[in-house]
Amino acid sequence: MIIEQLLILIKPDGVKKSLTGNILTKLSEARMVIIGTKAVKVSKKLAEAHYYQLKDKPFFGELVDYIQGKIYGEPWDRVIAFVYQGEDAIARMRKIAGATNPEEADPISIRGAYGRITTKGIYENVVHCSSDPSEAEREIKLWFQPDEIVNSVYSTKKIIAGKGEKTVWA
Ligand code: IDP
Ligand code: MG
Repeated sequence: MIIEQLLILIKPDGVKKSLTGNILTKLSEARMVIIGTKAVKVSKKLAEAHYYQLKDKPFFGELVDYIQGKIYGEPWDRVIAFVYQGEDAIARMRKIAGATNPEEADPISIRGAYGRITTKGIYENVVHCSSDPSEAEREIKLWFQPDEIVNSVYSTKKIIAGKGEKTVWA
């Protein structure tokens, strides 16, 4: 079995609906370990980089606003980010998260149970979950610095930063 890691985000609608505990309980059924976590106020730059593959979609602007939590405002305009690691982690966590469209998602998946489609047509599906190993690597490196993750997962290098050294993704 292959050990994988992936990025999970509790999106701002999940934060606003106070679903952090419920979501973590559902995810814990997969018996994965959390190797990094933090709360993030998502900048426009980070939001656009995270969803760059969807930049030509008609809903891209609203999707960027959504992941930034703009429609919810203080104190809900943030995400809780996690790096999970475990056997076959991506497929297993995607199954627990459920299908992208919350109305089509298995009703006992996270998105099926808690997601909705807004009147503007955005899928508010409460979690992000990397979909394959290369996407997971790109996303983990985008959201986390090497020293924010307790296990070493990808290669790193040291660079000179000010008077000292800093470890960055190679
Ligand atoms: P995923 O989150 O299941 O991997 P992606 O296709 O990567 O799905 O889309 C990223 C996010 O963009 C979705 O989670 C959802 O919030 C939003 N989204 C995707 N497709 C649509 C759509 O057709 N209408 C509205 N929102 C969408
Ligand atoms: Mg995706």
